[in-house]
Amino acid sequence: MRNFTNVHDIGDLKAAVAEALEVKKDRYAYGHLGHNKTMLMIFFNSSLRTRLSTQKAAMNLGMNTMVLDINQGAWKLETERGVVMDGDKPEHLLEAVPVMGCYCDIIGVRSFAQFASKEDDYSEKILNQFIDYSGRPVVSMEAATRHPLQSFADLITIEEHKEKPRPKVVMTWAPHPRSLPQAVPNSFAEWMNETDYDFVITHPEGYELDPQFVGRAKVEYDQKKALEGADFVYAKNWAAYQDPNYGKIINTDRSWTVGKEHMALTNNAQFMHCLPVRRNMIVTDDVIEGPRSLVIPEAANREISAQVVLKRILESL
Ligand code: AN0
Ligand code: CP
Repeated sequence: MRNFTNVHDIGDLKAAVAEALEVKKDRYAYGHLGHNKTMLMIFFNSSLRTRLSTQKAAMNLGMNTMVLDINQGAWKLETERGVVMDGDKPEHLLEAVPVMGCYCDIIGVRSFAQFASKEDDYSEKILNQFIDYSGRPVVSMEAATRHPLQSFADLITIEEHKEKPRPKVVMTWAPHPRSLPQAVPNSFAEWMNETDYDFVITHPEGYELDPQFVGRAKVEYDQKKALEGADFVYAKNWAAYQDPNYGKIINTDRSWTVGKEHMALTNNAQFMHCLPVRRNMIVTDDVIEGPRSLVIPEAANREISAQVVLKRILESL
Protein backbone atom coordinates (compact mmCIF):
# COMPACT_ATOMS: atom_id res chain seq x y z
CA MET A 1 0.00 0.00 0.00
CA ARG A 2 1.34 3.47 -0.92
CA ASN A 3 -1.16 5.97 0.53
CA PHE A 4 -4.10 5.47 2.89
CA THR A 5 -6.86 8.00 2.27
CA ASN A 6 -10.04 5.97 1.68
CA VAL A 7 -11.60 2.51 1.88
CA HIS A 8 -10.29 1.44 -1.53
CA ASP A 9 -6.66 1.75 -0.44
CA ILE A 10 -7.06 -1.13 2.01
CA GLY A 11 -8.48 -3.63 -0.50
CA ASP A 12 -10.51 -6.61 0.71
CA LEU A 13 -12.14 -5.70 4.02
CA LYS A 14 -12.43 -9.28 5.30
CA ALA A 15 -8.66 -9.68 4.86
CA ALA A 16 -8.05 -6.30 6.51
CA VAL A 17 -10.17 -7.21 9.56
CA ALA A 18 -8.48 -10.63 9.80
CA GLU A 19 -5.09 -8.90 9.74
CA ALA A 20 -6.27 -6.45 12.41
CA LEU A 21 -7.35 -9.28 14.71
CA GLU A 22 -4.00 -11.00 14.18
CA VAL A 23 -2.12 -7.76 14.97
CA LYS A 24 -4.29 -7.31 18.07
CA LYS A 25 -3.31 -10.76 19.38
CA ASP A 26 0.37 -9.78 19.38
CA ARG A 27 0.94 -6.15 18.51
CA TYR A 28 4.69 -6.39 19.12
CA ALA A 29 5.30 -9.21 16.63
CA TYR A 30 6.29 -6.81 13.83
CA GLY A 31 8.72 -4.62 15.78
CA HIS A 32 11.48 -5.22 13.21
CA LEU A 33 9.52 -3.69 10.29
CA GLY A 34 9.97 -0.07 11.33
CA HIS A 35 13.63 -0.22 12.38
CA ASN A 36 15.33 3.08 11.42
CA LYS A 37 12.12 4.33 9.83
CA THR A 38 10.49 7.60 10.87
CA MET A 39 6.83 8.60 10.90
CA LEU A 40 6.08 12.32 10.80
CA MET A 41 2.62 13.34 11.98
CA ILE A 42 1.37 16.77 10.88
CA PHE A 43 -1.62 18.31 12.66
CA PHE A 44 -3.48 21.29 11.27
CA ASN A 45 -6.25 20.54 13.83
CA SER A 46 -6.52 19.26 17.41
CA SER A 47 -6.49 15.57 18.30
CA LEU A 48 -6.34 13.23 21.27
CA ARG A 49 -7.00 9.73 19.90
CA THR A 50 -5.43 10.01 16.47
CA ARG A 51 -2.27 11.52 17.87
CA LEU A 52 -1.79 8.93 20.60
CA SER A 53 -3.05 5.83 18.80
CA THR A 54 -1.11 6.44 15.58
CA GLN A 55 2.07 7.21 17.51
CA LYS A 56 1.57 4.06 19.59
CA ALA A 57 0.97 1.98 16.45
CA ALA A 58 4.17 3.35 14.89
CA MET A 59 6.11 2.56 18.08
CA ASN A 60 4.69 -0.99 18.15
CA LEU A 61 6.24 -1.41 14.70
CA GLY A 62 9.62 -0.14 15.89
CA MET A 63 9.37 3.25 14.16
CA ASN A 64 10.53 6.62 15.40
CA THR A 65 7.83 9.27 15.46
CA MET A 66 7.83 13.06 15.18
CA VAL A 67 4.76 15.23 15.69
CA LEU A 68 4.33 18.76 14.39
CA ASP A 69 1.39 21.02 15.24
CA ILE A 70 1.21 23.50 12.40
CA ASN A 71 -0.64 26.06 14.51
CA GLN A 72 1.65 25.82 17.55
CA GLY A 73 5.29 26.60 16.91
CA ALA A 74 5.53 25.92 13.16
CA TRP A 75 5.35 28.70 10.59
CA LYS A 76 1.84 29.48 9.40
CA LEU A 77 1.46 28.07 5.90
CA GLU A 78 0.06 29.68 2.77
CA THR A 79 -1.76 27.11 0.63
CA GLU A 80 -2.75 29.12 -2.48
CA ARG A 81 -0.43 29.52 -5.47
CA GLY A 82 0.01 33.01 -6.89
CA VAL A 83 -0.60 34.82 -3.60
CA VAL A 84 1.63 37.81 -2.82
CA MET A 85 2.72 36.66 0.63
CA ASP A 86 2.62 40.00 2.43
CA GLY A 87 0.22 38.77 5.14
CA ASP A 88 0.65 36.70 8.30
CA LYS A 89 1.92 33.50 6.61
CA PRO A 90 5.73 33.35 6.28
CA GLU A 91 5.97 29.96 4.51
CA HIS A 92 4.27 28.23 1.58
CA LEU A 93 2.99 24.66 1.74
CA LEU A 94 4.79 23.99 -1.56
CA GLU A 95 8.20 24.34 0.17
CA ALA A 96 7.13 23.06 3.59
CA VAL A 97 5.75 19.74 2.29
CA PRO A 98 8.85 18.54 0.36
CA VAL A 99 11.03 19.68 3.28
CA MET A 100 8.94 17.57 5.65
CA GLY A 101 9.39 14.65 3.24
CA CYS A 102 13.18 14.93 3.63
CA TYR A 103 13.02 14.01 7.30
CA CYS A 104 10.76 10.96 7.32
CA ASP A 105 9.62 7.77 5.59
CA ILE A 106 5.84 8.10 6.12
CA ILE A 107 3.74 11.24 6.65
CA GLY A 108 0.41 11.36 8.49
CA VAL A 109 -1.74 14.45 7.92
CA ARG A 110 -4.75 15.82 9.79
CA SER A 111 -6.46 18.62 7.92
CA PHE A 112 -10.19 19.19 8.41
CA ALA A 113 -12.62 20.74 5.95
CA GLN A 114 -12.38 24.50 6.26
CA PHE A 115 -15.94 25.22 5.01
CA ALA A 116 -14.67 28.22 3.01
CA SER A 117 -15.14 26.42 -0.31
CA LYS A 118 -16.89 23.13 -0.94
CA GLU A 119 -14.72 22.63 -4.05
CA ASP A 120 -11.48 23.02 -2.10
CA ASP A 121 -12.71 20.72 0.68
CA TYR A 122 -14.16 18.02 -1.57
CA SER A 123 -11.13 18.02 -3.89
CA GLU A 124 -8.96 17.30 -0.80
CA LYS A 125 -6.68 20.15 -1.74
CA ILE A 126 -4.35 19.99 1.29
CA LEU A 127 -4.11 16.18 1.51
CA ASN A 128 -3.35 15.97 -2.22
CA GLN A 129 -0.57 18.53 -1.93
CA PHE A 130 1.09 16.19 0.58
CA ILE A 131 0.60 13.24 -1.79
CA ASP A 132 1.92 15.20 -4.78
CA TYR A 133 4.87 17.02 -3.20
CA SER A 134 6.15 15.10 -0.14
CA GLY A 135 7.63 12.16 -2.07
CA ARG A 136 6.45 9.93 0.81
CA PRO A 137 3.50 7.64 1.51
CA VAL A 138 0.71 9.68 3.07
CA VAL A 139 -1.77 8.49 5.71
CA SER A 140 -4.95 10.50 6.24
CA MET A 141 -5.42 11.19 9.96
CA GLU A 142 -8.80 12.82 9.04
CA ALA A 143 -8.86 14.96 5.97
CA ALA A 144 -11.60 17.18 4.55
CA THR A 145 -13.92 14.42 3.37
CA ARG A 146 -12.92 11.21 5.14
CA HIS A 147 -11.50 9.74 8.36
CA PRO A 148 -10.47 6.25 7.21
CA LEU A 149 -8.42 5.25 10.30
CA GLN A 150 -11.58 5.87 12.34
CA SER A 151 -13.86 3.97 9.96
CA PHE A 152 -11.48 1.00 9.87
CA ALA A 153 -11.47 0.94 13.71
CA ASP A 154 -15.28 1.18 13.65
CA LEU A 155 -15.48 -1.81 11.30
CA ILE A 156 -13.13 -3.87 13.49
CA THR A 157 -15.28 -2.96 16.53
CA ILE A 158 -18.51 -4.02 14.83
CA GLU A 159 -16.95 -7.28 13.65
CA GLU A 160 -15.77 -8.03 17.20
CA HIS A 161 -19.09 -7.18 18.85
CA LYS A 162 -21.76 -8.20 16.36
CA GLU A 163 -24.22 -10.82 17.58
CA LYS A 164 -25.53 -11.83 14.14
CA PRO A 165 -23.82 -12.12 10.74
CA ARG A 166 -25.60 -9.15 9.09
CA PRO A 167 -26.34 -6.57 11.78
CA LYS A 168 -28.53 -3.52 11.24
CA VAL A 169 -26.26 -0.49 11.61
CA VAL A 170 -27.92 2.92 11.97
CA MET A 171 -25.90 6.10 11.66
CA THR A 172 -27.84 8.94 13.24
CA TRP A 173 -27.20 12.67 13.08
CA ALA A 174 -27.38 14.42 16.47
CA PRO A 175 -27.23 18.11 17.41
CA HIS A 176 -24.02 20.01 18.21
CA PRO A 177 -23.27 23.68 18.96
CA ARG A 178 -20.44 24.06 16.39
CA SER A 179 -20.22 23.23 12.69
CA LEU A 180 -18.47 19.87 12.29
CA PRO A 181 -17.10 18.34 9.08
CA GLN A 182 -18.80 15.52 7.18
CA ALA A 183 -15.56 13.50 7.17
CA VAL A 184 -16.54 11.00 9.87
CA PRO A 185 -20.07 10.25 8.57
CA ASN A 186 -18.90 10.22 4.92
CA SER A 187 -16.16 7.79 5.74
CA PHE A 188 -18.27 5.56 7.99
CA ALA A 189 -20.83 5.32 5.18
CA GLU A 190 -18.12 4.58 2.63
CA TRP A 191 -16.86 1.66 4.73
CA MET A 192 -20.31 0.34 5.69
CA ASN A 193 -21.28 0.33 2.02
CA GLU A 194 -18.46 -2.15 1.37
CA THR A 195 -19.96 -4.61 3.87
CA ASP A 196 -23.13 -6.71 3.62
CA TYR A 197 -24.69 -5.09 6.71
CA ASP A 198 -28.16 -3.56 6.69
CA PHE A 199 -27.05 0.09 6.72
CA VAL A 200 -29.40 3.01 7.43
CA ILE A 201 -28.63 6.73 7.73
CA THR A 202 -31.03 9.02 9.57
CA HIS A 203 -30.90 12.81 9.78
CA PRO A 204 -33.21 15.82 9.62
CA GLU A 205 -34.08 17.15 6.16
CA GLY A 206 -31.33 19.35 4.79
CA TYR A 207 -28.50 17.21 6.22
CA GLU A 208 -28.21 14.94 3.16
CA LEU A 209 -24.61 13.82 2.63
CA ASP A 210 -22.80 13.72 -0.71
CA PRO A 211 -24.46 10.88 -2.71
CA GLN A 212 -21.04 9.36 -3.48
CA PHE A 213 -20.84 8.44 0.23
CA VAL A 214 -24.51 7.61 0.82
CA GLY A 215 -24.23 4.90 -1.83
CA ARG A 216 -26.55 1.95 -1.19
CA ALA A 217 -27.54 3.15 2.31
CA LYS A 218 -31.22 3.59 3.11
CA VAL A 219 -31.91 7.21 4.13
CA GLU A 220 -34.75 7.54 6.66
CA TYR A 221 -35.76 11.02 7.90
CA ASP A 222 -37.80 9.63 10.81
CA GLN A 223 -35.15 8.84 13.45
CA LYS A 224 -37.47 6.66 15.54
CA LYS A 225 -38.41 4.55 12.54
CA ALA A 226 -34.75 4.23 11.56
CA LEU A 227 -33.75 3.02 15.02
CA GLU A 228 -36.31 0.18 15.08
CA GLY A 229 -34.45 -3.11 15.28
CA ALA A 230 -30.99 -1.52 15.14
CA ASP A 231 -28.09 -3.66 16.38
CA PHE A 232 -25.62 -0.76 16.35
CA VAL A 233 -26.37 2.95 16.74
CA TYR A 234 -23.56 5.14 15.41
CA ALA A 235 -24.16 8.77 16.46
CA LYS A 236 -22.43 11.75 14.86
CA ASN A 237 -23.07 15.38 14.19
CA TRP A 238 -22.22 16.98 10.88
CA ALA A 239 -22.87 20.37 9.33
CA ALA A 240 -25.02 20.67 6.22
CA TYR A 241 -23.44 19.52 2.95
CA GLN A 242 -26.05 20.73 0.48
CA ASP A 243 -25.87 24.23 -1.03
CA PRO A 244 -26.61 26.97 -0.10
CA ASN A 245 -26.04 25.77 3.49
CA TYR A 246 -22.65 24.06 3.07
CA GLY A 247 -20.87 24.07 6.47
CA LYS A 248 -23.83 25.58 8.32
CA ILE A 249 -25.93 24.46 11.30
CA ILE A 250 -29.55 24.38 10.14
CA ASN A 251 -31.10 22.34 12.96
CA THR A 252 -30.53 22.18 16.73
CA ASP A 253 -33.42 19.87 17.61
CA ARG A 254 -32.45 18.12 20.84
CA SER A 255 -35.07 15.41 20.29
CA TRP A 256 -32.32 13.85 18.10
CA THR A 257 -29.95 13.50 21.12
CA VAL A 258 -29.58 9.74 21.62
CA GLY A 259 -31.13 8.82 24.97
CA LYS A 260 -32.58 5.76 26.70
CA GLU A 261 -35.92 6.15 24.94
CA HIS A 262 -34.17 6.06 21.56
CA MET A 263 -32.17 2.98 22.51
CA ALA A 264 -35.40 1.33 23.72
CA LEU A 265 -36.60 1.28 20.08
CA THR A 266 -33.60 -0.79 18.99
CA ASN A 267 -32.72 -4.47 19.18
CA ASN A 268 -30.78 -3.78 22.42
CA ALA A 269 -28.29 -1.94 20.22
CA GLN A 270 -24.69 -1.24 21.05
CA PHE A 271 -23.81 2.46 20.99
CA MET A 272 -20.88 3.88 19.03
CA HIS A 273 -19.29 7.31 18.61
CA CYS A 274 -15.82 8.20 17.36
CA LEU A 275 -15.21 10.69 20.23
CA PRO A 276 -14.72 13.44 21.26
CA VAL A 277 -18.40 13.63 22.14
CA ARG A 278 -20.45 16.38 23.78
CA ARG A 279 -22.59 14.63 26.37
CA ASN A 280 -26.29 15.49 26.45
CA MET A 281 -26.01 17.07 22.99
CA ILE A 282 -25.11 13.94 20.98
CA VAL A 283 -25.84 11.27 23.62
CA THR A 284 -27.06 11.21 27.20
CA ASP A 285 -24.82 10.28 30.14
CA ASP A 286 -26.71 7.07 30.84
CA VAL A 287 -26.40 5.74 27.26
CA ILE A 288 -22.71 6.51 26.85
CA GLU A 289 -21.95 5.09 30.30
CA GLY A 290 -24.28 2.11 29.86
CA PRO A 291 -23.34 -1.55 29.40
CA ARG A 292 -24.03 -1.41 25.63
CA SER A 293 -21.69 1.51 24.96
CA LEU A 294 -18.68 0.63 22.80
CA VAL A 295 -16.97 4.02 22.74
CA ILE A 296 -13.89 2.90 24.69
CA PRO A 297 -13.20 -0.37 22.80
CA GLU A 298 -13.85 1.61 19.60
CA ALA A 299 -11.16 4.13 20.55
CA ALA A 300 -8.83 1.29 21.57
CA ASN A 301 -9.15 -0.15 18.07
CA ARG A 302 -7.67 3.05 16.63
CA GLU A 303 -4.26 1.69 17.61
CA ILE A 304 -5.01 -1.51 15.71
CA SER A 305 -6.35 0.14 12.54
CA ALA A 306 -3.34 2.46 12.43
CA GLN A 307 -0.98 -0.43 12.97
CA VAL A 308 -2.38 -2.47 10.07
CA VAL A 309 -2.11 0.56 7.79
CA LEU A 310 1.46 1.43 8.82
CA LYS A 311 2.48 -2.23 8.67
CA ARG A 312 1.24 -2.55 5.11
CA ILE A 313 2.99 0.66 4.04
CA LEU A 314 6.26 -0.44 5.68
CA GLU A 315 5.99 -3.84 3.96
CA SER A 316 5.79 -2.07 0.60
CA LEU A 317 8.59 0.47 1.09
C1 AN0 B 1 -14.05 16.34 14.64
C2 AN0 B 1 -15.08 15.99 13.58
O1 AN0 B 1 -16.27 15.94 13.86
O2 AN0 B 1 -14.68 15.73 12.43
C3 AN0 B 1 -13.12 15.16 14.88
C4 AN0 B 1 -13.75 13.85 15.15
C5 AN0 B 1 -12.81 12.74 15.17
N1 AN0 B 1 -14.69 16.66 15.89
C6 AN0 B 1 -14.61 17.86 16.44
O3 AN0 B 1 -14.03 18.77 15.89
C7 AN0 B 1 -15.28 18.07 17.78
N1 CP C 1 -11.77 10.02 16.90
C1 CP C 1 -10.74 10.87 16.70
O1 CP C 1 -10.14 10.94 15.62
O2 CP C 1 -10.38 11.59 17.79
P1 CP C 1 -9.31 12.75 17.85
O3 CP C 1 -9.88 13.93 17.11
O4 CP C 1 -9.11 13.03 19.32
O5 CP C 1 -8.05 12.30 17.19
